[in-house]
Amino acid sequence: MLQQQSASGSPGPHMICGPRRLDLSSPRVMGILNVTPDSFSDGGALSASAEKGAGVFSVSVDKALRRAERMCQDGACIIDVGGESTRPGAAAVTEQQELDRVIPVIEAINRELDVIVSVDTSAPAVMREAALAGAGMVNDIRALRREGAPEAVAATSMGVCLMHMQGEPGNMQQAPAYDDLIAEISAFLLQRVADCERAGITRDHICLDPGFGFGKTLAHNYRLLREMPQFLSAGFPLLAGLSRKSMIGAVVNRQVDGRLAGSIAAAVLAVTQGASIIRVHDVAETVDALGIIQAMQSQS
Ligand code: 7PJ
Repeated sequence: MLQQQSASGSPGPHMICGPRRLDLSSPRVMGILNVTPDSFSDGGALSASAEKGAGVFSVSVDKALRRAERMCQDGACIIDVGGESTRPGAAAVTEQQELDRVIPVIEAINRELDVIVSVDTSAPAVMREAALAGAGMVNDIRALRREGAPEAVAATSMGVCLMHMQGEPGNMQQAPAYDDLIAEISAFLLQRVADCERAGITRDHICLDPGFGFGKTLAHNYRLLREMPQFLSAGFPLLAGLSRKSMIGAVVNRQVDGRLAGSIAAAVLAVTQGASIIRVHDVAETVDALGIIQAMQSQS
């Protein structure tokens, strides 16, 4: 099939992620790879050994790499590597801890797999090191609000996901409140875009995310999903992260490991509502589900 060309002759919807161009003419899946101490079933060998530089460390890097490889085989186009837990009440990590956790994993994935690596961080130093290790994208839940973050990204050719969050992970769910949910989130995101452009990041490197679950009530979250098309008018690709979140759990009344069907439904809806990138834990199932949307749209 011919690649659709826009009037200017530039290629169709896409995002620049370092040396790679992420084609967004159909929805893409970003697989979540947490490298926090509590994220591996072996009870945190990664962090315990990272500080000591012990041999166990490489075992965990290998484990992370195998998980990334599986997600690629399952159809993920981006692997999102994160070393800071954003759960309310999670312990703060130092920059050094974050570097120790994510850099070896990013290097390994970049060496072994043909995929865009995203680094889930708010720390400018981690962004810079991640770029050197081969990351093509920064996924920042704080939307590059830390001092020096826009400049750190601008100094590389990495793409960036700017996400909305009201408050900080420690307090964001205490009393989320908005006068006008959509207008406030839009204004925030456009302000962040302006800051990024001032620092030298070009528009084709940016995607936006309304930040499901980040300083939002259940009603806010579902309203965001319903009104997501409004964010498209800014002209940026949209990323949505709904996988296993409490907005799913509240509806299906299940713990995290029982939220797959609800998460798939949410992913399908998000794409129907205009999202181009879906951030998920369950890559294979989500890719299958999104394939059905594609089939409906493309079969004559
Ligand atoms: C998101 C994220 C999200 C982006 C997390 C979780 C919480 N990054 N990081 N969007 N959520 N861009 O996965 O449940 O929704 S951490």
